[in-house]
Amino acid sequence: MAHSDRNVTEPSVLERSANGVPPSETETATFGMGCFWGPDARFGAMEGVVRTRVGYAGGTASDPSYYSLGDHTEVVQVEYDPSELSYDDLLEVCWANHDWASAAPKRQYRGVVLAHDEHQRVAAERHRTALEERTGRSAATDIEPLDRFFLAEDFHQKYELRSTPVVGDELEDRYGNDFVDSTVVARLNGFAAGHGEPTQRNEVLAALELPPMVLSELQRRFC
Ligand code: MHO
Repeated sequence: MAHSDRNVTEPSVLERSANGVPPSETETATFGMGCFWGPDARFGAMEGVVRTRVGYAGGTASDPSYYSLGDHTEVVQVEYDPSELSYDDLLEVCWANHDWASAAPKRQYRGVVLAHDEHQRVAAERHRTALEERTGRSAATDIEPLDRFFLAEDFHQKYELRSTPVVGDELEDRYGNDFVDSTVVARLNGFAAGHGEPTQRNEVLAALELPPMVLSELQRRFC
């Protein structure tokens, strides 16, 4: 490991986790589930999720940004370890946590599964059909192939954590450019939104050696 020269004040677990599972060993899923802050946190709290990021996709505009979205939709992209989680597991979370029954008033917030390949498309169709049969309602959520994904602005990434006083600043300082891609930051972002089990939270927090003030601010968000 290249960490032998690490100085003692560096957050070793944070570092290791930030690069824990290389992209070559992950699979990726992309979902539109309304405002992307929520699903970023929800998926980020799940064990087996390695990285999350939010962005814009599902449209044709060439250079979307938050204030100039064109025909794109807010989406979350979830990189996961397929030995711990399946695409089906993620689909369950997707369907259970967005309003699939009604068309969103704005395309920005539509429900959409953006399939990365044929296997994902077929699985998403299967879930949608099963849901419709089970509920007797028709789903407004679209299923389309993913074309391009455009990363959203920094201030939208790990929004729950960033908007937690003290905590966001501390973790941004520690991580710098790795903030968005860190697994631990994804977990903490989820915990800050109230996701995760107490044992899971305690395990992560115990390993981090966060300053007491950061820890207590974070814990105030657990509910
Ligand atoms: N209602 C939210 C939407 C933000 S989201 C990233 C707000 O503007 O505060 O679309």
